[in-house]
Amino acid sequence: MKGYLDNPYHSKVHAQDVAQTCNFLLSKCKFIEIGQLDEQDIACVLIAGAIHDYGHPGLTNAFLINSRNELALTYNDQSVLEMYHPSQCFKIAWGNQKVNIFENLQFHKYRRIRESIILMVLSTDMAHHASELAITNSRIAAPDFEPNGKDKQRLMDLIVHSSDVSNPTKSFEIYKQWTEKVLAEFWLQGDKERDLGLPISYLCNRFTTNTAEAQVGFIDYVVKPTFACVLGFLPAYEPFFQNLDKNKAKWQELIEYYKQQLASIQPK
Ligand code: 8BR
Ligand code: ZN
Repeated sequence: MKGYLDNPYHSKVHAQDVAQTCNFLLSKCKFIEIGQLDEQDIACVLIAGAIHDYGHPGLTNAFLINSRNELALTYNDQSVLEMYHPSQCFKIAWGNQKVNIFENLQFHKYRRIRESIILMVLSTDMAHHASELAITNSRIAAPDFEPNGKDKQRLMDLIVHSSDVSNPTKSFEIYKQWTEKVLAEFWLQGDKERDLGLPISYLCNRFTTNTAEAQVGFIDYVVKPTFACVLGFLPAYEPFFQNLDKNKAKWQELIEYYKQQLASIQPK
């Protein structure tokens, strides 16, 4: 966890939270049984959850691309951060024998594990969210759907991606704290974009973003469709799925409050 920076949101606590949520979906929601995961699969999911934002600079892919950052140049603007996080982790592992958990694996096992972890971290790129979710939904509905066979990796990808956006399925008290953190980070980016004369990214303008409205949209367009898909093979997540409507109703009640807050902080 050392390489996680002290960002408001993308910190080691977020990584631990995602790894813990993955563990919950694996064990309490029985994905281990449903997908017939072996020890290696389980380790891969937990490692992917723990490393999925490793070294996150607290800036989005869009910012890195627009500001012509070194990382965007390295990864040709494609899933810049999601390429960077596992790349850093594997480099660290192979650069230091003491921490290399892969060292004693046979060639083919290592190749399989490395591929699986990289696929899961790449699945956390929100740019691929809608297209991948559509494919996963159609696989779950297909007559030849095999959660413990040819569809297993796709479902493992969804376990990590859904855990990454699972805050709105938790209690409102916890969810609200994560929301404040993610927006604090976005607003620091927006301040940088303003200073650099770059376009201010979606949700990154502290003077115009209504926190409650943003969360209603996030629940409706991202989190609810994601967990509706998860319920298709993990019905035990249902009680948490129900939190989405409860939490959305709470944000709806707060929209007016945030409107007034915004009106009081308008720049002169
Ligand atoms: P990452 O953690 O991989 O960045 O993916 C989660 C993304 O979902 C955030 O970067 C942000 O774009 C969006 N998001 C929003 Br909007 N509200 C969020 C919230 N309350 N918790 C987590 N992510 C949120
Ligand atoms: Zn994340």
